Amino acid sequence: MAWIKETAAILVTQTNMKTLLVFGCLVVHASTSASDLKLWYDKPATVWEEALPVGNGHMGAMIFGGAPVERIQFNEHTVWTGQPHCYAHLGAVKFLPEIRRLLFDGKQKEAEQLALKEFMSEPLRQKAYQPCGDLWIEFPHQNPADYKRWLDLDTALAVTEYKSGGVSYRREVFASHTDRAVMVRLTADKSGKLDCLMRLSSPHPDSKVTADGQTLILHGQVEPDGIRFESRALLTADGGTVKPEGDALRVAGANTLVIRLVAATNFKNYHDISADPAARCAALLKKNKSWEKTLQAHVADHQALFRRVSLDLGRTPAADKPTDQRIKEFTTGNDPSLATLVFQYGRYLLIASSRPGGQPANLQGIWNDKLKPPWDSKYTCNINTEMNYWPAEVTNLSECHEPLFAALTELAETGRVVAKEHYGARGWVVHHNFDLWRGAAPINAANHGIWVTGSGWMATHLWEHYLFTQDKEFLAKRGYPLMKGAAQFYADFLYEDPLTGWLISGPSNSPEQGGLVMGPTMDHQIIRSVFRQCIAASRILNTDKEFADKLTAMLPRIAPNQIGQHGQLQEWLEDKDDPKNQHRHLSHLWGIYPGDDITSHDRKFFEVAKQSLIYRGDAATGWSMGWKVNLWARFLDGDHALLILRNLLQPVGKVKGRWSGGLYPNLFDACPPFQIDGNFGACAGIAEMLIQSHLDEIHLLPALPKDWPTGKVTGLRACGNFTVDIEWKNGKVTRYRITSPHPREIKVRVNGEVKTVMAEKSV
Ligand code: FUC
Repeated sequence: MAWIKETAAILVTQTNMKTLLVFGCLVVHASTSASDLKLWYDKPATVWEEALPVGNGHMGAMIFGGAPVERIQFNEHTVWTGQPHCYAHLGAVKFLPEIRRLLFDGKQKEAEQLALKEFMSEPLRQKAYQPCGDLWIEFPHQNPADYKRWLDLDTALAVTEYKSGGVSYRREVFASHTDRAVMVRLTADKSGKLDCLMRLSSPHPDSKVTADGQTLILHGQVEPDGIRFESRALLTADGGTVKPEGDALRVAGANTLVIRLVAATNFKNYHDISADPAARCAALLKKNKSWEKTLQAHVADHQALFRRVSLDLGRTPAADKPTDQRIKEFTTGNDPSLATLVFQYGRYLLIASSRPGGQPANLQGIWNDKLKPPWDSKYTCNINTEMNYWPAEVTNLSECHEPLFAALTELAETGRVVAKEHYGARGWVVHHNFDLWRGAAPINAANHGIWVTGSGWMATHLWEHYLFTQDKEFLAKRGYPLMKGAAQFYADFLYEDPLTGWLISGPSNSPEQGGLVMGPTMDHQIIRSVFRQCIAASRILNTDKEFADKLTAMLPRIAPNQIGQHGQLQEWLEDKDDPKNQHRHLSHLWGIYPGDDITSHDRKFFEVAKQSLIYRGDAATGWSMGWKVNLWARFLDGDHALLILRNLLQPVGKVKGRWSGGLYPNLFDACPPFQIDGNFGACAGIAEMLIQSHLDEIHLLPALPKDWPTGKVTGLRACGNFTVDIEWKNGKVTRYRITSPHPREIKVRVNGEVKTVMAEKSV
């Protein structure tokens, strides 16, 4: 397959190690290789945020790598508090006109009070994602020497190695998607040297463990009438003995020990919890293949996704240091391959936490050790859930988007009841959170819970999936019906502003500030996008012309983006923004990214939106910085995007006196506390710096920072079902390749020029 050479660029013959003087700064360029795709440490984890995550979309596990005690804390994706429940507040619609009237009369507090009393979800709060259990392994190993543990992103294998009493011990852990199991293998370099005590436990008080032959069994229950779960650890020893000792298993004198850990619950779907966890675990354990076979299938399954994209931003000696050390030095040092690692870690985490058949990645992905996790470790969809899926298409993990689409199908059912009962509207609506039970009504408090564009924002992901894959069948059967339902709600809900005559959204809020209002800018940007996408889809599918015409007629009546007194993009209908407001939410910039309501084609609004981002500052919570990286990339400012990335890729703490997010030693993003969205935001942001395709052209290196002058990326995806590889030197594209299963002409913006090229047929 041929690459297209860019002769405009300064071509430098590549050698393995090269020193280049670029933009006045000395960059040692060497290539990042697969062996660099590791997080590694020279000591065990002492806290959860130092442990290493593995996951298969159904189970997640955190490996502490301790000696003499190993802890593997694990989750099952459907262990939640609560039970099937309809959260809609029946008849709430009666109060909608009065809430609106109070808001138009400037009586915000009264409107919020009335809404809190009469308009909210029943109950007011949603349920929480829960831990499942812990596998403990106690060894008689004191004073371990030559200790090392790592997580290899390329094989999705976590390894711990050390020496004790003249014996070298090795522990390997992976989460197999093909076998729905967490696999552990213990080996030693001398035979008969494996002695340990294996236990299972659970933080849920109503749980019980028994040892049965070679198996440990954990039965648990989150709440009466709620989720029941079971977990089993099956031990297979080579040599030695395995014997029950109370509720534990004692292993003595083994050469090798393999543990197959499975877990299951009674959850079938959001309205049915009649499954049998014990039968499910027994069925899972029947897949008892050898370690080697299970590992082989796992690596093949993982690499089929993970290896689709490679990235090389250069490598410096800093890459040889332990990962926790690299985070401490990233802001001040020169370690471009930590950015590569964070990019690939984002992809790794999405593969581990979001696979077809499983729940979508929640606020903590699939990893949670707390009975009361921050924000319930559920789904906050006024930014966080969507951010989790920003890397899905562009970083070539389209399949990982699927659990979100499955959830949307269910939310369209519960959200239809909410649309009717709260708003007297057709279609479906989701507010700013949902949970395992698909709660869609407004929760927590009126001032931020009543926000109507969760459904709209998430529906744009269906269109995005179509844009990247061109999968017309998906659009016809799954995407469009959901998009149409989302649009139908807004078509009924939009309200004519008596002052301006515009159609406005309300009651709603600009997440999560300013309280309950009529007409927040973000809502209008999202609703416009939903309408435009529906109109385009109906044209492609040749259906629903009448509905599309109705939306087309409504579009120009929706309140437009407005420029305010500080040269800012107004966040609200009224010009009341405070330029000193550095709130974490960047809601009115939705139209820049992830939306395309405002693009560089509209210079005036593009600049005004940029001014609003400047006002918000550079420090923020982890996810907010993740968003800012993407926004600065959309503003085509790679240096500013990297500046934000530098703020994000440092130990959690303060930036210029302001509390700011960062990274924990295991590279988990800190909001703080741990929230996985920032990992995905950073990953998507790095991709957005390298490729953009939202303007009917593929823009190569749209926001390349000066400090990444030389590099190579393969396998990124672009709208139109294209796959793109790019090589660059001295900040210029030197070669690129665009492939597609259906080759056609495409416009490419490269080194400042726009060219029309023919994509090659992908193999
Ligand atoms: C939103 C954010 C918070 C946090 C929470 C889970 O409400 O404003 O910072 O990320 O989601």
